[in-house]
Amino acid sequence: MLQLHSADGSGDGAGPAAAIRREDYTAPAYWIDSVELTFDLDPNKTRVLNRMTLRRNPDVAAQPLKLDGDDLNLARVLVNGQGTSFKMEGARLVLENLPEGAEPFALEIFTTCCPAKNTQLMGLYVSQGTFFTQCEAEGFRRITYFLDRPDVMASYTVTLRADKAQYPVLLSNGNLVDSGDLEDGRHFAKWVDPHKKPCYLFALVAGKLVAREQKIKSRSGADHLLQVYVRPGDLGKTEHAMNSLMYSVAWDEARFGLPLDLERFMIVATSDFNMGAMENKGLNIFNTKYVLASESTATDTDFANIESVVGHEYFHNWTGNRVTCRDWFQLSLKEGLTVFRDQEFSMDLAGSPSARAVKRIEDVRVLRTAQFPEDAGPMAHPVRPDSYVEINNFYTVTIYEKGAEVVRMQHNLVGREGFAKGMKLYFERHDGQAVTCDDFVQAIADANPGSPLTQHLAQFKRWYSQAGTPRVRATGRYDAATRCYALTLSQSCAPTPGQSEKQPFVIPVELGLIDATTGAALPLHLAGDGAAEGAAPTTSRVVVLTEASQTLTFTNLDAEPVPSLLRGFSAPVVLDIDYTDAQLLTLLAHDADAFNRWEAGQRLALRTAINAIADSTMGTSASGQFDHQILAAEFVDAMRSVLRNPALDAAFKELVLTLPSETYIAEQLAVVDPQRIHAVREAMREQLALSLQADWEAAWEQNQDTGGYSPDPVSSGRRALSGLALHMLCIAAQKTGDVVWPGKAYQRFKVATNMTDRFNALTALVASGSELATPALARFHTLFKDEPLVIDKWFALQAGAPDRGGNVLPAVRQLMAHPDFSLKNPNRARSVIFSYCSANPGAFHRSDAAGYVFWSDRVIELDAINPQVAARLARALDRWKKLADPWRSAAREAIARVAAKPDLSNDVREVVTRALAE
Ligand code: B3K
Ligand code: ZN
Repeated sequence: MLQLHSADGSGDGAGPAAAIRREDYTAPAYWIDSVELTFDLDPNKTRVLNRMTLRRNPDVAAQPLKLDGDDLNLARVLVNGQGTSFKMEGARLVLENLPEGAEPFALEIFTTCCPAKNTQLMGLYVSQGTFFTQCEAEGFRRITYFLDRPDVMASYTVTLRADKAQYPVLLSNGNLVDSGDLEDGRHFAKWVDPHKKPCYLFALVAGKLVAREQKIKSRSGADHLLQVYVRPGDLGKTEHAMNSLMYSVAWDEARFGLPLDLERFMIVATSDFNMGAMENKGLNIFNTKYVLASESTATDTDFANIESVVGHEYFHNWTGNRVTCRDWFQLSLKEGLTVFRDQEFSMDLAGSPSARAVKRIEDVRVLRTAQFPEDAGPMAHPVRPDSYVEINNFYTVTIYEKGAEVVRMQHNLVGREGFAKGMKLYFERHDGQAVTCDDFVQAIADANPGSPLTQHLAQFKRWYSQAGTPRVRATGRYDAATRCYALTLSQSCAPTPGQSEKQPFVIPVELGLIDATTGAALPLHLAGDGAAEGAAPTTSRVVVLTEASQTLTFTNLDAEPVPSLLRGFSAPVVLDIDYTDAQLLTLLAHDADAFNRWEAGQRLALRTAINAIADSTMGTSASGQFDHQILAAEFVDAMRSVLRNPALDAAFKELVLTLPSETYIAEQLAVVDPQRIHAVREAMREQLALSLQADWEAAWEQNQDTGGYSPDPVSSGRRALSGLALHMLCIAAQKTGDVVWPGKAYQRFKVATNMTDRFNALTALVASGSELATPALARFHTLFKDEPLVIDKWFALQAGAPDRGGNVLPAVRQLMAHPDFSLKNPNRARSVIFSYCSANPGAFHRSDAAGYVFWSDRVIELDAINPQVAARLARALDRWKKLADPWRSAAREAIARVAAKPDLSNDVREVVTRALAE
């Protein structure tokens, strides 16, 4: 075979790639109507025959056809069966002499590639002897030359040929229409996808796999086959994923009227995967982490994550696949919407209002600890970005989680029914199309004339175009003479890279007023609110903030109320309000809104932490410990009341009793001393552990499992609270010299019948610094040495352990030398390196800079293997500018060290360049 071109994957290889800009979008010059792919699968040399039917796009001026390619060996190009001239422009294949006119023509391209050497895990690769693909965003070009952009949608017919003994299962999108044996022990399978799709949704899988199967009937009576494929031996861990899939199918049909549009829907699990999962049409490919679960190997959190990721990928079948993105700047069109849908799915399944609130709090915690920092850092970008160098860097918490919040605000502005109507209109208008974020909001607004969304549509869309987290400042003034309470809400948004001026957003603020003495919910009489006149006053309502500053006047109030603002976290903003401690204690004890009840506790803890961090009279000991009692008695009492309150669910108590994270505390400060934050938070935890000992013991005793394991919200909430209690009791024991509780934890670790209890006990031992941690870790490894996902936990726990005199970094180096460690497996790399660099600030931010040097070495090392994973790791120092010295200058030096590498991927280069930009 003639090798004409072998692209190196870095564009045209002429220096750093240029930014791609949203405003430069043009429609494709050609359409690809159909694709017939034939694969001869071989790990070292896979042959790909690609027969396409194309036609010129009559709306675009005549121009050469430029097909994307990456790391392909090109052997043959035929146009209408004839050889043709072509040239390469960088990695692109350019055809200039194509038939004139509007008639379709046939293009045949024959290439080879080497899946065994594909460590990037983009395109076609091999994992444990099985072939997998990952095409989103731009991996299809690593399989064949193509117009690799989401607005080119084609019909696919795929024939897979491979050795039958090694690759007995051959899967692709759609329906299996033919299969059989070939010569030399080979066999084939032919798949036809009944739906047109963009190439990022293409998938194939070939290997030794087994499937759990389930037949279901949709509401219309149609039969469907659901399959979950895993490696032999893992079948026993697929029940939860299958149940989650069945619930997902039923939920989308019930809540949005969206049925399964395929005869067969497949999920396949692989242990080598860059992210969580991928929504390929009818053939979802998943990280094993989000499929495999048994009570003895997976925690409650794993069970919940599987439910939500299975739901997420399934919901993409409509939001993403039936209606897709015009270009990658519109990524949040499918991701923000689908995250919103998976959040709603989990909440609907959770059932009780309390369980819904718990899910909401968990989602907001992610937003605040990951997205808010992103929005304030060098990688800040709007939900619909204006430019990118490497699109893989924009699969971010802003696109996903903030995008979901933007959809949630639309949902709340038009109401649940109104939103369902909007979704219906969206599909009526755009089914089968590749569209924009504007098209989505327009459909929701058009279906709800007169709604606040429709009234303020143009302004609302600023959520898509302006980056940064808005701040809302609230000030209240009570006037006893008029019995009025005036609440002024003012909004602002700090500049972000490339956006110095921000216009006001549309901010829905759900609020209520509470009696400061009794805690009772007060009726809301809003002056000048014609709409509410005559109607019985409510105790909670949404006001829509559209101006830079607005004042609301509430009447008929006998005393100054306590405002409860932004209930349910009704908008993704920071709320600045000067509550007194007494007001926060009232909210914590009485607010009817569970989210704000939790929030009040967090505010109290945050305030205590920030004051202690700033108090220069409080020093740390030589070993870096902060030996001061800083929690006020009222706070401890309030926490005790929560723990003892029989009306509250265990899951909610666990959230209230968990202090704000170090990352979240750091975000509130202008200058960050990570060691001091760590020391102060640890001291607060110790104080909480010691002063509530009796209550922790009661919480432990009262929340033991009875009966069989179930990951439902009530049972998992009880396990979460008893796990926290055990952790606190071990922390207290470490202080008092008590050996009983570490002993109990070790006993629990040994006899636990589920992974949640077992891992909570192990965590309590490791995190409290008990001597029993070492034998427990050894025992855990022996027990689970053949369970890769459990061994990931074993690695992550040690890399994420609290630092004691700088012992974590050497431990991390040792873990990397462990025979079970592999840098090539993303899950394993994440479990050690990310757990240390991104999730263990106290251990990572060393004053000797060794953590940062370690980080830069790993970014460079990983970049040569897998740029996507490396670029994620590169983000660990995003917020370096906030650090105090010596960390700040050491961090800059480490980033500069990475940036100085001449042969970086575009992925890592974009991240470090932005980090260093002024
Ligand atoms: N759409 C995929 C993510 C693809 C990431 C490519 N770098 C999974 C998801 O969001 O459902
Ligand atoms: Zn998604």
